[in-house]
Amino acid sequence: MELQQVSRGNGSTSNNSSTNLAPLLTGQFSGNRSDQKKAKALSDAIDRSLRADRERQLREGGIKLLILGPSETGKTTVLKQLKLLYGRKGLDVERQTYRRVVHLNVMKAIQGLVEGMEQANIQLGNPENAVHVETVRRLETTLKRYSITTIGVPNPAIPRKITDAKAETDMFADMVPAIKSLWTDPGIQRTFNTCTQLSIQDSAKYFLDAVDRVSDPEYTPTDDDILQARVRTLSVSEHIFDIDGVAYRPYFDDVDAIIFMSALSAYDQGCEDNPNLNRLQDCLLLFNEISNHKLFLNTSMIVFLNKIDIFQRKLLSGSMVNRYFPDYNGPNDYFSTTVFFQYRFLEQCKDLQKQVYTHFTHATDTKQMKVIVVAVNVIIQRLNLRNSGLL
Ligand SMILES: Nc1nc2c(ncn2[C@@H]2O[C@H](COP(=O)(O)OP(=O)(O)OP(=O)(O)O)[C@@H](O)[C@H]2O)c(=O)[nH]1
Ligand SMILES: [Mg+2]
Repeated sequence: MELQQVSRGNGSTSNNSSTNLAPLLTGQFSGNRSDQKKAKALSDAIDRSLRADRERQLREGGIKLLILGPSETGKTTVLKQLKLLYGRKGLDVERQTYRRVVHLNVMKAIQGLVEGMEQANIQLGNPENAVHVETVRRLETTLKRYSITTIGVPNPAIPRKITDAKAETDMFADMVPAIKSLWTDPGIQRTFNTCTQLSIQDSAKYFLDAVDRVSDPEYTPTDDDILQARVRTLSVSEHIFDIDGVAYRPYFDDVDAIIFMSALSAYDQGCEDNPNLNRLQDCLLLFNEISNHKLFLNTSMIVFLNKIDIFQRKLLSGSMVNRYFPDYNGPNDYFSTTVFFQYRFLEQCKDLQKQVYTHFTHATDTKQMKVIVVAVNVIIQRLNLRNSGLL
C-alpha cells in the first residue's frame, strides 16, 4: 500500500524559540533568595520554551492519525490510554471533572437495572427495597439536569447550583443508601446476570461495586476509574502525542493512518436508534464505507476489535454467536469466533493491495494497550519507511 510522505518530530529544540528568554538571561546570580527566585523563573521559562517548541514541531510535522468508529466502541478510552502512556500530565487535567461523571455513571447504572428488572417482570428479592425503587424512578429529572455533554466546557443549560461540587456530592450521598440496597437485592442481581439487553453501560458493575469508595467526600477518581467512566463525545478534538520520537496527530483529510474501533462484544446488541439493526453488523457496514472511501485511498487501516473481555464473558455464559450471525457455523469458542469476526472486517476492504491490520484489544487495560500501541507504532513506522524507499 502506498503511503504519503510523513514527517517526524525529532526531539531537538529549534532556534526560533517561541518564548523570549532575553530579559532573564541577563545578570549574574549570587545565590541569595531573590537570585534563587530569578534562577527558578529562568528554569521555568526554559521549560516552557522547550515545551512550546516541541509542541509547535509536533503540530507542524508528525503522523496524522484518526480514531474512528461507532458510539461506545472505546475511542475516548484509547485516547485516555494515549494520554496516560504518552501525555505530559497523564489524566490529571480532567481528573476532578470525572468525579461527577463517575457519580452520574453510578446513578445511570442503578436506574438502568431497575428499568430492566421491571421490563423483564422480575420481582425484588427484598420487598422493603420498593421505597428505593421509587427513589430511583424519581432520578430521571435529576439526571437530566445533571447531564454532561462536553467535559470541561461549562454547559449553560445546567443550573449554577448544580454545577457546584458540594451540591452534587450531597445529592449523590443522599442516593447512596438506595443504590447500595438495590445493588445487593437478589432481584436486581438476577436482572444483571440474566438480562442480555439491559441498557446499562459496560462499567456498571465496576462502579456499583465501588459505591462506598466513590461516595467518600474526599474521593478523587483513579486512572482506572477515568478509563471506566463514560461520557458520550459530542465534539471533535485534536490531541498531539509523541510516541517514541514519532509525532502523531489526528486530522480529517490527508490522514496517514486510521484506527477504526469496533466492539466485538456488541455482536448480540441492537443499535441504540434502531434496535432491529445488529450493532456489530452496523459497525461492519461503517468500516466498509470508510475502508473503501476515496478520501482514504492511501490511508493505513488498523482495526481494533475491542472489548474482548466482555466478548469472552458473553461466550462463557453460553451466548451463541450464530444466533446473531447465522452465517457462522463454527464452534462457539473464543478462538474460532474471533477469527470469524476478524475475517468479516478484512473482507470489507475491496482494495486487495491495501493492508488492513487487526488487533484484539481490551482498551480499559493499560498494560494490554501499551503493548498494542507499541505494535501499532511499529506498523506505522515500517509503512513510513517503505514509502520513503528505505525498506
Ligand atoms: N470492559 C471494557 N470496557 C471498555 C473497553 N473499551 C471501552 N470500554 C468502556 O466502554 C465505555 C465506552 O467507551 P468510550 O471510550 O466512551 O466510547 P466512544 O467510542 O468514545 O463512544 P462515543 O463518545 O459515544 O462515540 C466506557 O465506559 C469504557 O470504559 C474494553 O475493552 N472493555
Ligand atoms: Mg467518546
